[in-house]
Amino acid sequence: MRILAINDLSCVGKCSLAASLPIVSACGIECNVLPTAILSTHTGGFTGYTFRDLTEDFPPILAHWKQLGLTFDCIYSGYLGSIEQIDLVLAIKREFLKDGGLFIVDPVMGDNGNLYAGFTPAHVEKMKDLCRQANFILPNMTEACYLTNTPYPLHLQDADDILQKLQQLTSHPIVTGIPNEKTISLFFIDENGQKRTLTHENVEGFFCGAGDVFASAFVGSIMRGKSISTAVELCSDFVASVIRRSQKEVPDKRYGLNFEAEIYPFLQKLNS
Ligand code: PXL
Repeated sequence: MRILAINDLSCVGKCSLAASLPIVSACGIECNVLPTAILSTHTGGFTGYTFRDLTEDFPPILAHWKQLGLTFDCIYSGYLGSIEQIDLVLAIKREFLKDGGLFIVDPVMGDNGNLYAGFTPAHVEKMKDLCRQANFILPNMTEACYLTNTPYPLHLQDADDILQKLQQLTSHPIVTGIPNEKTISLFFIDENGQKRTLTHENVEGFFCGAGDVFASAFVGSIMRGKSISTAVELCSDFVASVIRRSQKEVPDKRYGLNFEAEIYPFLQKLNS
């Protein structure tokens, strides 16, 4: 069982591939990677970071994999810095995903109601094409609003409406991070096609990478054969305990979540 994670590698700050590699591997699934860019740190709160785009490395890497006859049981895409990279991911899915394999798209584009620097409306349109090819999409609240032209923010009572709109793109959307007074919820479509809401006590504090920790644990759980509902419950519990712990233990939040310390309890539940 091998998956391919396509995402950036932020060398410091524990998001994107730096979260996927340890978490997917801990689930017992081989995690191969295609780095979309290398940054000295992620972009959330740091200044002066380096950013090397790796798009031009894709064709030779893919040519080598083709020569080796590699295919993947699951492809999971995250931060794609250009429309060209989205087109390449569409081609990678066609060429390298096994028949019956899963395509999981985290449409990383923004947060707090805004697109990340450098992302345009054209990028949003192209991201919709990628979502149309996916078995699961995992937008946060901002991304869900951009994908559906819905005003930001969402509220608990918007669950049915936003899920219905996202289902025009794919059958199984999972929208994360919808806050209410003292709670935080996610909306998803379960294995029976039912709309579901899952609510946790809200934990104050913003951590870059929380979405990547959730998505990586979700990829691992689904590939281990868990149902959508069980995977969503396990992974949202995991992220909630990671954020609670990090809130106490990480003095400078830019350096990322302490997910390492919560992997073992997560695996105990995954294995039970
Ligand atoms: O986890 C989201 C993310 C991924 N990659 C890079 C980022 C961020 C969030 O800021 O900067 C480079």
